[in-house]
Amino acid sequence: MGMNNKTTGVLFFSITILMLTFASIYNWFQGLGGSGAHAEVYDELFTLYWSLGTVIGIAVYAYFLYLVYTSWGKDSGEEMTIGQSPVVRGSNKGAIIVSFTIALFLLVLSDTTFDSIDFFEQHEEHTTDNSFTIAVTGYQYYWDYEYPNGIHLTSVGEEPLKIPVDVPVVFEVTSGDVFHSFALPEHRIKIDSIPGRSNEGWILADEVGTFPIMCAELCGDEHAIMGGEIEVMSTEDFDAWYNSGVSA
Ligand SMILES: [Cu+2]
Repeated sequence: MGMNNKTTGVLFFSITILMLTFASIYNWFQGLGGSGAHAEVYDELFTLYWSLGTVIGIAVYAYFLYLVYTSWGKDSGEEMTIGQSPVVRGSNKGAIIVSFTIALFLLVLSDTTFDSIDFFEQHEEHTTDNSFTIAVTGYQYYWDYEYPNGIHLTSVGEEPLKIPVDVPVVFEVTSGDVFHSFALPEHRIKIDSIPGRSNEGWILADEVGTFPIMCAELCGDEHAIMGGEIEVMSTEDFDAWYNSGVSA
């Protein structure tokens, strides 16, 4: 019994999927593109999930290819009849090893995931005396920002949301109409913007520059263009701007 077309197809398909895994490894070495304290935590978590996923993926495919090649052309000669128990195959030892490995993987994943959730949610443990809270309100289809000293900005104006570098900043997010989601993709944070509710999140930017802000909750026909920019400034530049009290 030779290799038929269907089997050849399945084999090639599997090998292609393996190759795609390697392509993703290559992509990962180019960096994940995040910025700030959250990106470090989030990207580490992503790398962990991705690495364990790759290990499992390669193991499954290797076992699959092993089974294909070792049983090639062999007729097991078994013919099942009704009421007959299936032949027991495999080994208990193998099953135990696989179960323990999977349990270990899940333990490592859940422990790291819960640590990351704590880091994202417990801003009280990370804020400093310089930290402050910006009130963010979502509207169809713009963001409204209010600083503690009364400076008021919106994403409709040309001016971006401004924050200082190396200072943990808290966002208190709500909505004036429908559900939105205040998202800073490079800083790896999304905060639900819900009418009548206040959700908090924080970031610690470690890089001066301009980064995108997006709405990450379908909120109407102009949802796609509901965005803006966040400008991370040097502490001196930020203080000079902030103390001038210019409100756009
Ligand atoms: Cu929106």
